[in-house]
Amino acid sequence: MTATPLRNSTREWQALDRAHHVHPFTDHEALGREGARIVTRAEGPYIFTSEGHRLLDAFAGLWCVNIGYGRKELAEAAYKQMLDLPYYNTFFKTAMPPTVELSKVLADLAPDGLRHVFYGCSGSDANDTIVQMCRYFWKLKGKPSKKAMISRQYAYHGSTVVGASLSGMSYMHEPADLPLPGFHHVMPPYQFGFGRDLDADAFGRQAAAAVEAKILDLGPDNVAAFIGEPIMGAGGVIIPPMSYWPEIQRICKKHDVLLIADEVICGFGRTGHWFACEYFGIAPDFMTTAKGLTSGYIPLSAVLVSDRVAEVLLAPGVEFNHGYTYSGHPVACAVALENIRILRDEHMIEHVHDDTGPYLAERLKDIAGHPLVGEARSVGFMGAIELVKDQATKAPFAPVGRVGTLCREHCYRLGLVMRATRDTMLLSPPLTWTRAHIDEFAEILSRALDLTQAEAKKL
Ligand code: PXG
Repeated sequence: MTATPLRNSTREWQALDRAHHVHPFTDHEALGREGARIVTRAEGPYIFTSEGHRLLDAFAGLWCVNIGYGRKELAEAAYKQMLDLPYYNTFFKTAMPPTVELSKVLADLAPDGLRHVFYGCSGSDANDTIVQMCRYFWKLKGKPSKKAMISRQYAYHGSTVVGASLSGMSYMHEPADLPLPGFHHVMPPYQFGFGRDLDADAFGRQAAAAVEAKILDLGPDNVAAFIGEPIMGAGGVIIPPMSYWPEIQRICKKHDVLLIADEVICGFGRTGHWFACEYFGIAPDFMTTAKGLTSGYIPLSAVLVSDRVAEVLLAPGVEFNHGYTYSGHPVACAVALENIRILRDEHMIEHVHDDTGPYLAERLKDIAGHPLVGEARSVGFMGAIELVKDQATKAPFAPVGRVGTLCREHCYRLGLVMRATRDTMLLSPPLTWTRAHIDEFAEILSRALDLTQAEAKKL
């Protein structure tokens, strides 16, 4: 048997893609018409297509390439580990050096009290693991009725049956009649969308009160946990008022409800802190991590488990019958170790916190002056730009989503990757962006906004 020869024309790749590849979250009719954009390589902050088009990637792949593209050290770590030991499992009282080493590193990095680690391959499976841990925890505590999970509209926690049930996107629920029973959703702390008339702290308390109302409605004896992304990502970079998370923590404690911080996007420096829990001053019972853990170079997720939960799940006589073939995969763990070393040794997170994060916020203030923009907001290197029909009243466009897509397409044509959700442009660049990259981004986006505005007027 001979190896399949590498194909080398964009058309050929697109035809094969159209014929055989099922894409996630994609309108295949439109994809078939336009053909997939074939991305062939990347370097630093840029990706390159098969047509030779260079794009500044303001989205770090999919919120994940925190250290930027092309870091040979990660490839070398994977190569070396594959030669030493490409795979072994962690099921039958076995462990591998990189897996153990990474557990120690994560326990030291994570906020206080999170000192145990369980590994998976994705944010979705990590959240599934957490739901199972929560249910088992309450069973072992003699409260088996505590099973309900409370999440929020616009949340994104994954695409598996449990991940989609935790997520608060109706378009993810409808196709498979989700959420599963026992998964509930309350309002998100989205002030631009739902609370512009209130002051920020009052709105934060109001949004947290919705969680307490749901707990009381279900009965605290039936509620296992509340899950939230400290800053909501896919839902539109929704940054809660500072009053929100401490209030959520107080409510969870009061009603004996476990608190899960899904840091799949926020973790590993995105907010200018190692974890967003530090920024908001909360200490959750679980923390979900993935994406930036390896900067997306290889799939890996890690659930950080608090002492309070670990004491119960790891108690004598208890066995948690759960795990994945690739839990603690040695190659992925070796890559994560190298990724964390680079984040730390090159002071990338401090740099975002002290210099480039504030500079990005400054440039976003200029962008907020554009007549198409209703609000621009950011924390660290996570930002959003709300496109509106009327800047004075903040009236949205109808139908929702068309203008955001237009703007995204203009950005692409001008050499910039951004994500649009509804009519909100989302930003999550590699932490390695310099001030010059931020200027390049702001310049292209301003031109894209002008072009979008000209077209939006005709809609
Ligand atoms: N939690 C959060 C907060 C996420 O953002 C997941 C869990 C699931 O991770 P996996 O590795 O199973 O995909 C995510 C993933 C988007 C988009 O359109 C965002 C994600 C995934 C796909 C698309 O912004 N986030």
